[in-house]
Amino acid sequence: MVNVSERLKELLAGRSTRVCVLTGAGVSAESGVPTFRDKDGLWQKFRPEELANMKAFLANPKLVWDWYEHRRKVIRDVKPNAGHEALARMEAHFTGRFTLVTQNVDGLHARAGSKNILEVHGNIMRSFCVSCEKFADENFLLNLREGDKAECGDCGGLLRPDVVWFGEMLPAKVWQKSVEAAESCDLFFTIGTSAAVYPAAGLPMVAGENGAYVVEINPQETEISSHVDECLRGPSAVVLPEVLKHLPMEN
Ligand code: BJW
Repeated sequence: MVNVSERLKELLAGRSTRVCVLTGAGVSAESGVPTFRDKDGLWQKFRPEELANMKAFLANPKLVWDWYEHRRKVIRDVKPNAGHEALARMEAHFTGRFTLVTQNVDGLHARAGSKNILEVHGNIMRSFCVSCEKFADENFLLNLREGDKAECGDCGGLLRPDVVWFGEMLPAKVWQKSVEAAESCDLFFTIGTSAAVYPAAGLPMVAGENGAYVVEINPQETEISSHVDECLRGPSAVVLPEVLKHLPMEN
């Protein structure tokens, strides 16, 4: 049973409500994609400083590449869950007034049918050359066999995943649109994120400071729980379908 406030029900029923959603790894947890900072998360087994930054990649490209290739295999074998699907339905309801900002690199929101997606930390299924910056063909990764070198077809440079590592800037246009969506929405959801990584973790505050009603969906308290207007505690694959019941079309 999810207790939704009267204010949230009003906003969900509003004809002109503009919605912005920020998602993190927790949204994909029930699909079987590990999060980063939970007790079974990636950062319990691997050290981010050895894997998720440019220095680490240049020091040991094979180790980093193999780690990402393992994660790509996991992602190819899983499916979007009820939380991803609920967000795609929410977008269909708020057509033209809905933005999904995701920190996730797994592409599961698109596979669930979401359209207006801003991937602020990139996408693990794309790769580009560190020398000439050319993107590899989208079938390159699918055709890659174990032991094959991940090299640029044009210049022979090292290919790296198109994800944002620590110390790197977020893609400028994507980030700008994300800030604009947070600034201009009436209702902001922060879902399945520990809100520990900036600048994405600042978006709920941007939304709140600009007058939006901010709702957190997460089984655990996070660093921003005390700054939001409403917390819905539980897994997103359970809570989001319950929230959707308050959309006029879903009744
Ligand atoms: C469930 C659930 C269920 C479980 N349902 N929920 C300002 C202040 C302080 C530091 C900084 C700052 N500005 C910049 C920094 C530095 C740094 C940073 O933030 N560090 C902090 C760790 C302190 N940020 C950066 O470096 C960023 N770049 C930048 O700022 O550029 C400007 C700049 C450049 C140079 C110098 C200075 C500034 C880049 C950040 C890139 C983050 N990259 C990663 C890896 C991506 C690639 C990959 O996948 O390998 O992105 S790190 C990792 O964390 C990944 C995630 O997108 C990101 C956020 O994690 P997320 O999604 O929140 O996952 P978890 O695991 O933390 O949380 C899961 C949550 O789900 C939990 O709350 C669970 O309870 C919940 N959950 N099951 C719903 N079923």
